[in-house]
Amino acid sequence: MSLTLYYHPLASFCWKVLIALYENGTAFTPRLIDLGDPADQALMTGVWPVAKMPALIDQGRGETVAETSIIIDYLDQHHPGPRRMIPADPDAARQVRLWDRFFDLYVHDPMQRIVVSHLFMPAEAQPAIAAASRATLDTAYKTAEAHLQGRDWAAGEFGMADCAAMPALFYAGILHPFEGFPALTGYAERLFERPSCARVLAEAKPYFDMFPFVERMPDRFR
Ligand SMILES: N[C@@H](CCC(=O)N[C@@H](CS)C(=O)NCC(=O)O)C(=O)O
Repeated sequence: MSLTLYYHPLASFCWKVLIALYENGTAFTPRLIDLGDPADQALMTGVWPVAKMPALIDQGRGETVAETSIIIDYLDQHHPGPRRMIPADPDAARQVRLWDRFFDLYVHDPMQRIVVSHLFMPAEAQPAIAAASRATLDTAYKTAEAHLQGRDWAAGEFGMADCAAMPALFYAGILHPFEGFPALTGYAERLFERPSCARVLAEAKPYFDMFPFVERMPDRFR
């Protein structure tokens, strides 16, 4: 087996795949990508024209795989470990996929929009983007709070939906705290303490100063 992950240790979507790899102890070669470097930008554009990280290169099978949910699905299929990230049962799998989409689309994406607009958009454009993103996060937090009642993980056993949830909730909770949502807060804490997730957080630590809202990050992570 020869797997290479194109990634950056600070990049939240890369965490999602790292968590799946660490959960199963899957061997891979990490290849740090600096999208500010034109050569790495060209490398990623060659992999996937939208140039988003991470990407998985499977030298053994001659496959290049993009998009986090697809990468985790691919790992489950072609490089399975003791813990399936997507259950074999189709109904259970659909629930995992639903909550994976939920955390990517309604927590991770609005969180990213706040960060990206802060970094790259004119100051006058930022408040409207932040307001729309916070409204989406409010709806998502309410939805998650109701869904997580009596659950340890997002959909059955720990799986892909939880891999999606951890990075999304880590950064979203800094930008738009979960006050008044005890089940969501408890779930986020369970995620942060899980060894695969704690390892990702520890590996990101040397890079946290690059996060534009680092001063809002709880000291215990810095
Ligand atoms: N839908 C994609 C999102 C990936 C994504 O947004 N990656 C970010 C890093 S967290 C990225 O590559 N950003 C660079 C850019 O947009 O230029 C996935 O699930 O893989």
